[in-house]
Amino acid sequence: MATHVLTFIRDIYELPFPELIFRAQAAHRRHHDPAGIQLCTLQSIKTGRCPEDCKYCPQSARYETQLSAEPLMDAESILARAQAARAGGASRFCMGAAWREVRDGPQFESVLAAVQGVAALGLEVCCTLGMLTGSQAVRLKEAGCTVYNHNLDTSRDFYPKIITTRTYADRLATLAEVREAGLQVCSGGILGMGESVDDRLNLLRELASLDPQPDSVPINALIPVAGTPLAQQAPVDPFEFVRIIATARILMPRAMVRLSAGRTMMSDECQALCFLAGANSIFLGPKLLTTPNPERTADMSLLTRLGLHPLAARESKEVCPPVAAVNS
Ligand code: SAM
Ligand code: DTB
Ligand code: SF4
Repeated sequence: MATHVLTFIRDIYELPFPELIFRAQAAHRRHHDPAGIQLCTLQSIKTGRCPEDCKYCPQSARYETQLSAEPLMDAESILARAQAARAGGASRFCMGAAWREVRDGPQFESVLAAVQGVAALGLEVCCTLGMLTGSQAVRLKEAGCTVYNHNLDTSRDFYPKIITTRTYADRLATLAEVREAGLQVCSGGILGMGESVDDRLNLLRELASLDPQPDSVPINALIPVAGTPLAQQAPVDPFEFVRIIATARILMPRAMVRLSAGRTMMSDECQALCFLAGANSIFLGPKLLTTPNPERTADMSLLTRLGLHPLAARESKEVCPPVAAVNS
């Protein structure tokens, strides 16, 4: 079954470029405004000293990076950042913590207070705090969180070469708890860690087989950070990157496909191709969690040059069937 589905996915990925983009556009237009781009802002609310060993991550305590670690921000400071993000045109505010997992206690209570405050500003709230239990997911939902980001990152086979401190099954279990609590699922991965094209396609297969499919799918290009084991990785070929975006769009037509980390390494033309291929969301603002992102004014000018407009917070709560159903 898995091999059969992978062949089906590879056949899409390998289509002649114009055919691939045409099909991605057709899928995109069936479910989305083709000129709308969702603008999200990221805020690192607890930075660095993470016990996990994710080989790509500047925040892992195991690698000597130039990062300055910061304890958990208080709810008030988070709210000030959220207000600034809203003033800057963001419709979604995503809070990230360098935690292996959420632990019950005063720190989680403080995050819940921040979630409540950000939701009250009318922003869509997303959190990415590591693994979490069912009851923690429910509490986030009750506090006003809409979305939880937890990436599969890569294929099941390649995963152990990148992370050894928690398993693929752990990640899937967290995603199941998130879904069960009624939160939207945001899950994607990173390209450019030394994985094969089949690993990338297998990542898409895993994501598209979730039932229901993720509501949003961030596709990150590895930002090679000095001091991490992946510091010397070569960038992904831009056309291979665009092909993955298009394939993700075809396999998960209702999802928001997020052109995430790595845009500072991409030309405007490459980003425009990603939008043509069905990407419809970006992170706005000069910083992701700890690494640089294009300046807001540069992004706004790119959107204007392409005639694209920011999307309001998403209304739709459509349920997305898994790829096996799409394939049958
Ligand atoms: N600690 C939580 C976790 O791992 O789920 C949340 C924060 S973590 C930084 C969120 C995601 O950022 C990771 O899953 C990974 O996909 C992405 N990421 C981290 N470092 C990156 C890098 N150098 N380049 C691209 N993406 C990266
Ligand atoms: C995701 O897939 N990409 C964002 C968001 N989810 C949390 C994070 C990218 C982080 C890039 C490295 C950094 O800035 O530390
Ligand atoms: Fe920690 Fe998340 Fe970075 Fe992994 S990706 S080291 S869990 S902050």
